[in-house]
Amino acid sequence: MRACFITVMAAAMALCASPAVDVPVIPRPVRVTPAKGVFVLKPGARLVAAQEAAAAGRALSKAFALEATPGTRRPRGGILVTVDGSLRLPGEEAYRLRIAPGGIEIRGKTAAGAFYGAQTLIQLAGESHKPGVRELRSVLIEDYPRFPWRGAMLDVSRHFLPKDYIFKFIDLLAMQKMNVLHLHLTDDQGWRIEIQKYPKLTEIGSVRKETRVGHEREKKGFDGTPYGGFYTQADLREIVQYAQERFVQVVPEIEMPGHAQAAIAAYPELGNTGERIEVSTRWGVHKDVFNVNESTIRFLQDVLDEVLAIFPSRFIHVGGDEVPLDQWKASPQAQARKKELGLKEDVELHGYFIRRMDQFLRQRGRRLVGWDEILEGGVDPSATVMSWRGNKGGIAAARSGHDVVMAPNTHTYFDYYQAKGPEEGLAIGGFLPLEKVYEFDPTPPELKPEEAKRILGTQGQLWSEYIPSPQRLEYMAFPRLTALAEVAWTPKDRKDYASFLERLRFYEQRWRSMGVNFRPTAK
Ligand code: TNX
Repeated sequence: MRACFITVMAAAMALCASPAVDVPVIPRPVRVTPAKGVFVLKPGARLVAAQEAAAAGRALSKAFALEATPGTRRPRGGILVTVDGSLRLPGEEAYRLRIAPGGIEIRGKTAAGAFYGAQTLIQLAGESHKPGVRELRSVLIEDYPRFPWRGAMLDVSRHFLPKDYIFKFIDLLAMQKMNVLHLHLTDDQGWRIEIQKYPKLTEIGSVRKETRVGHEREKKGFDGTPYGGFYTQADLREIVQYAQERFVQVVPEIEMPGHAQAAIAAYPELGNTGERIEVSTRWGVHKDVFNVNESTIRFLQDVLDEVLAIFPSRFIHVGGDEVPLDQWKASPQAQARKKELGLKEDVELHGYFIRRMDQFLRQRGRRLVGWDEILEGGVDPSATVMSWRGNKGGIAAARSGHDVVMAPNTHTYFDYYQAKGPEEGLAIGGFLPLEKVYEFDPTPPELKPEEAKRILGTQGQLWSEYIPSPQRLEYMAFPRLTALAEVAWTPKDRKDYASFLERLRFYEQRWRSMGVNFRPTAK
């Protein structure tokens, strides 16, 4: 009797999970209700987009080679995309997509929702194999994200990425409904953003004289080739604009007070020793950090002023990670400053530094984000914490009232190896296979429901010490970032790894046509 019950249950579950009711969409939508019949999208079909849904209209127009006309009435045998703020689905990014034999309708709660509905439709059309004509199964999809922060971090300091490549990467984010591009613009090995008030930041700080070959422990020496690159402010404005049109928010990061060697190489007065140093040519944690003088804080606030004028993002990242205290300990000036501020521990100087930036950003209507070390020096709850050393920092931060982005190295560091074997090429180390990314839950189970509300979402990190080119970047990012997109969007109880792998086939086809060097996944 009991066995029979289990069998019936298993059969019912198998039916629910069967490919017949699964749709080839990543991230897997919240609710999929199949209906009778098919819709045939013929060449020359009409595509109508409301003014507020123009971005969705453009995406569909490009994908299906149809001309979008403005309007709000569904054309017979065609596609209509509109925005309807009264849509009864949670959040700002929700949409409803209905495919019926007579036509297709996408309704977004906002322009972003409409855009995501369009992305879903484009993926559904990938299932159709007949050339020229696309057959789409009738269905009703109601969908919205689990988290508002779904992103990727590009480290353009260790290795630079050309502007045109950033555009492609934004397309790749948007198609998987990701909405944050965190640009790590400065670090010890290169300053990559033009600052008009301080031109030496890029004149000197954007070029290192050479780069280490292989891992440090291999002792293969250096390549003897200068390496450089930076974005002009005009470049960055173009990137911001391109991202905005695809509902991706660009969050800039200016590292402080550590990971500052390139800036100190350009302006030695920002350092603690007065010595002339070079832009770094090796990886790891560096002892040269910004000093804590008022003039340096002001210098960096001037930098931030220019950053704010380029990036409309509410969130501005100031780094804060890996700050060795040695130079402050040894500096009479830093010690005098500590005394003057009434601080006891050297680490409180770190806290002071970050708090000054937090105040500065808040006065300008922005919000500071920092890596989890910012908790150690003491920072106001207004600061958002990016938890990278596992979940620990995120849990502590959420409990003390900070907003949190989960970026733990255990599950979101895509500079780690994804498989073992020589064909993987060189990576920083570690091991993070696809399935482990997929299993990640950005809400640590330790958190109470009230605390869990602080988790804004998650993002994948592409630290680039060992990622020298767009090709390698794509190999490391895809499909792991795609698994993370589903983690960030799809309700926990709708996640299913076997189904994900199945749906990945359609992504792979699309990546191939876009020239993406993804890592093929064996089934
Ligand atoms: C730690 S994560 C760093 C980066 C490195 C990365 C390599 C973090 C906030 N700091 O500077 O690139 O490890 O995995």
